[in-house]
Amino acid sequence: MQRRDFLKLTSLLGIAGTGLIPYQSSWAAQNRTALPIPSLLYPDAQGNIKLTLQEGTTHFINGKSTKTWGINQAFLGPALVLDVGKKASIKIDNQLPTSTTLHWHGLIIPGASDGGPQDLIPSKQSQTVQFTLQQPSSTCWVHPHMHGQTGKQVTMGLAGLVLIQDEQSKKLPIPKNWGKDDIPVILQDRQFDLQGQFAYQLDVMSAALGWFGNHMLTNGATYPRHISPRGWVRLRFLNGCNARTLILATSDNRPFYVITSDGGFLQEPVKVTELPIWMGERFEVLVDTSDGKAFDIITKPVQQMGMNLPPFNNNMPVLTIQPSSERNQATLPDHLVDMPAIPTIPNLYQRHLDLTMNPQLDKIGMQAFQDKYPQHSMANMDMDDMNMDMSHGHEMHMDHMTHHSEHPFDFLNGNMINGKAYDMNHPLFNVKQGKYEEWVISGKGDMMVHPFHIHGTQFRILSENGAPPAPHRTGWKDIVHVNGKVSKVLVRFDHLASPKRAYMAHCHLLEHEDTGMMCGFTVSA
Ligand SMILES: [Cu+2]
Repeated sequence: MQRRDFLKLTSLLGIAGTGLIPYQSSWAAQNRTALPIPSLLYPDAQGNIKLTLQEGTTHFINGKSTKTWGINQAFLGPALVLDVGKKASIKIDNQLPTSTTLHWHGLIIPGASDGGPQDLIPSKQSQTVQFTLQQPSSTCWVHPHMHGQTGKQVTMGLAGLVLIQDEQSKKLPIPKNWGKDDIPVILQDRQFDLQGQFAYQLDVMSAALGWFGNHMLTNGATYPRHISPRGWVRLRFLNGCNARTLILATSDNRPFYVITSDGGFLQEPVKVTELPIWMGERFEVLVDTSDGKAFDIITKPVQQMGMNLPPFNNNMPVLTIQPSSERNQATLPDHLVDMPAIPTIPNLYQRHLDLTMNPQLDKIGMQAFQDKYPQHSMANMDMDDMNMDMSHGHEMHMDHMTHHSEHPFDFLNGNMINGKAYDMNHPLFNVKQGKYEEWVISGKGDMMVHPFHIHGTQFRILSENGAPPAPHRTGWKDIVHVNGKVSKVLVRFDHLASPKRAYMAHCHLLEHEDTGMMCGFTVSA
């Protein structure tokens, strides 16, 4: 069948009533709530912090009460403030009805404290992790990492910021008044069922494309507003979406000055008018509000399958910044920190990681997408993109696709690294502690976006998806993205990780991760 006919046919097969609440722009207009600011949580004098993972309810949609999970609260969590060089002892009390783990994303800590999939905390039990950080000041985060459940558990609300601070960062003259001119911006898309509950599904469609929503939450609120002082304002962005790439910008095109990447400050600010941010990534930016004019932070349409459905087919406002008359004294320095040059290592070991998707999953997942969104699925996609994104060169056959219910396809192991879906009992390789390696991460197996995250390190990007990294992506990073091409990073691991508490390397599109695009690896002395 020709692709064009296939598209015509699938649009005739349109399914009425998806059981989901459609997006209504009126929500945004009615609910100009203040941006919720996560409270700061400091360790006590002995370095102790207690985190309780708990159930709750949250009102996201008028008249609806959504069951949510959170850390010390109903949805999301506080921002933990951790000082470099001081021992932290964190007690995690799991009051959820299910097991979970809590992974310290971006923290350079031993495998034993990393909170990977092997480190389950059963329901109604607690666990204490201890570590002392030796890494630059940065905005990191904490989220569950239970294999097969990560997407669902993050969707329910388990995510919180971790603010690592050192003496150098305290001295910088940048905005530092938390919740005033230093503003956390956690961005997450969600889909609700007719009862107002998160309509999360790990199925063949989300295993292929990722789970996405038609509603944007900013720190858990819909299109909120923040009153800032006039002058320089600092925004700490986290793409907390399961699967959605964001392209952040301002509604009036005023620039962002990027001051950090995932793992620390850049050497100097980088001016951008568009900031692509992949799942799990963090960037801190400064923006100039001295003209006193209100503007929106927006996310622009992206070329990613499934992610251009309304309302994301247009610029989507996620936060209004309204400057007050109060003047801010904070400044944007020309120089932030001294970044070490990327070292030249003789006989550098190259390790290859090939990210692949079972072609069956690709086809069946795409068919499920077509069935669910017949009228929209191809909007904004030109034929060239479709040729690449849909079929990767092979023909699509209806008969092949309609038979999948008779031959259940194991989509839970449909995504792979080096030909293997994640296996908790078999780490894929071992790395020597303290030794540099070049990791060559290939996304040539498909045309999906894969933000690749490596535990236990902050690395430097040598090349990203076949090109030199953008200037604001040359600092410390724990995620590099591939999209049909190859990325190279220079990594080193300073701590140990045993087979029982291995580090993970995985795609941070959470449904790819949950369906196998992850490997464990060990670090030995
Ligand atoms: Cu992926």
